[in-house]
Amino acid sequence: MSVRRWVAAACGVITAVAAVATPALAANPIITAIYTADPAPLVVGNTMYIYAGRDEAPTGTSNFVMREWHVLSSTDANTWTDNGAKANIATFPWAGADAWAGEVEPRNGKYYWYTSINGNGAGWMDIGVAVGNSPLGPFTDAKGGPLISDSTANSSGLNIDPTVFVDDDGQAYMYWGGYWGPRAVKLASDMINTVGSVITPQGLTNYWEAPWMFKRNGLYYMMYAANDTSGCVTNSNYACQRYATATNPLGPWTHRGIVLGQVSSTTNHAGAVEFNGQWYLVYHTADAPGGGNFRRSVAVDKMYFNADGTIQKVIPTVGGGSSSGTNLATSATASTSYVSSWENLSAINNGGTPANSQDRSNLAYGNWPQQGTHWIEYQWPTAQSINKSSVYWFDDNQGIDLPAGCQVQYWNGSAYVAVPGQSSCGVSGNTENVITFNTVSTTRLRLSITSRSGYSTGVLEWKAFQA
Ligand code: FUB
Repeated sequence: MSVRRWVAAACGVITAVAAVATPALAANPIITAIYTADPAPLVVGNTMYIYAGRDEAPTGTSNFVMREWHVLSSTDANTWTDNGAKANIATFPWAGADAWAGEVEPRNGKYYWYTSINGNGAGWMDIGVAVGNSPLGPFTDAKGGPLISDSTANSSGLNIDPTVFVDDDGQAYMYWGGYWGPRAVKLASDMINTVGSVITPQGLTNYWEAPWMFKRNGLYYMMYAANDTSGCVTNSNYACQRYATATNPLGPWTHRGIVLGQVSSTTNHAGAVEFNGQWYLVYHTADAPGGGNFRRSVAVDKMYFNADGTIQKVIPTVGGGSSSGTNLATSATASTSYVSSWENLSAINNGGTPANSQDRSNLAYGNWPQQGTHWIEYQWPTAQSINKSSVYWFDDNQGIDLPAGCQVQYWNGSAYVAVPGQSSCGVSGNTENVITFNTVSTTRLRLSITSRSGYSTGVLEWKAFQA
């Protein structure tokens, strides 16, 4: 596999002797004992289930290691239980690797689990289907072979990421596909055979992968990952979630906007569901301690519709809220390796709330014309316990651009070292990038920022949260 954005390296983690391990944060990510990805929610009775793949890639590696799918559950969308692996590669005797994204659809008292899996035959990824008698299984292969494979006429360039939807009239539809190749087909009432030809749906603007179909108030919605840089992501190694609507389940679709912007993982895979009268967006990030592009974690946030049926963009929360906790930055003394004479270092901890990355109404820190790695730093008279930070990047659309990367460091008494267990250091614009790590006790915290080639970097607000 040589997909560009799946090759981006996960953040390295450097062990630091003065670090104090802390339990995983509550709220997002919802599970941190293992890494989980590609969540697909399903509500049955008073329970929300999330079907998710398990990321097992070691730190620092740049390929997926995915062998099993777990089922998470909650009765309040707040406290989550990992019910363990309920399917794995061996569930499909005709397959051999890559337990990628799937979705479970109930019908006639059974639960059909459609999954992306690497078959042992010609080609690469296939769509398989397992069936069980309850949301927690046990699940067994329903068909004895792939439902969709590379030999299916008009199949996608990458046969992954199935989403299955049963309409009010009983007709079932499956959408899937990667590499900018969405596909759709009707399913028979037995849910394990296709009916008619595979079609190429129209109107899914900038579609990349990961479709999720649902219906609300008679309107069909298709949410999907896109990776264009025209308002979606800053760099096409990453993806966002766009959505389209249609009045017919097979389209044509009309693009409506972005549900979820760039997150800390390069992949962006989401599902949406209504539970106890509230809509939720379920997605993954690299926000768990030690997380990365191949060590992702499932997150859940509320999702809201406008009166006209459009979806409000979801603002991801981390650890109980992106801005939650005591911000120690406002009581710190700031310093930097360089600040332009017309910019203001005081911008970074003046408590401003930027509207977007161009908003300098509460001042801006910038280091133009410097390039390469620079730093900003906070110092306190006494040691502080810190386990979370957030940064809102400044991007003036001229010489200052979003950075290529960043790293939180702390003073361990004799040197600056990387904070331990750091989640990905996000470089998204127009948002608060939240970075979690194991608690450090220190008098000085530093944000090391590396520019993109040809640009300088800037910051509107940088927070450091008390553990
Ligand atoms: O998890 C493996 C693949 O990454 C999924 O199938 C895609 O949607 C992307 O999230």
